[in-house]
Amino acid sequence: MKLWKSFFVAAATLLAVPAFAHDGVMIADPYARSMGGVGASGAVFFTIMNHSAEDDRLIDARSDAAQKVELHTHKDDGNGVMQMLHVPEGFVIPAGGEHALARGGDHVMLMGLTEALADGDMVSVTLVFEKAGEVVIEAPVDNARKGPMAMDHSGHEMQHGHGHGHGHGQTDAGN
Ligand SMILES: [Cu+2]
Repeated sequence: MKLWKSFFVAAATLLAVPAFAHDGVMIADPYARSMGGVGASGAVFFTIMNHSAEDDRLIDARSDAAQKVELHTHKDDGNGVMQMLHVPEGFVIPAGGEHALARGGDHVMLMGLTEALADGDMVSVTLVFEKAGEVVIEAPVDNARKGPMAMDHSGHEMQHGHGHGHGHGQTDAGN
């Protein structure tokens, strides 16, 4: 299985295949947003499809792009204010179903960016599943992308990091 995983990662990286798969779990349409430069926050979104016959669970995420990476969700505090919460137990992906991480909902939170992220930069994230194991994804930064809902994202401090370099960032340059 190790070989297969390496193959998928290598193929996905070299050919820019937009989906990442491993042991029945498939990740589609990944993208990232950055709320500023070095030390600021970012978030990564994607849809997880579970093609296996068993429920699975996303339990952790790791990335060299930030000092701390957590699984987060947004929750209405009862007064119409959206708050971000750490979800240590992770997100269930039902057997044969899917689970979307999207703006205003569940997301992978990048805390303390190790480098500024500009549109087009790739963020490498390792997703850890309870059953499927680890899946490495490459999420392009797309700050212009609209969320599924028209909301002002009051839980996040939105800042636009203009002028933070051009061209391709090295997602492994922050070691
Ligand atoms: Cu968050």
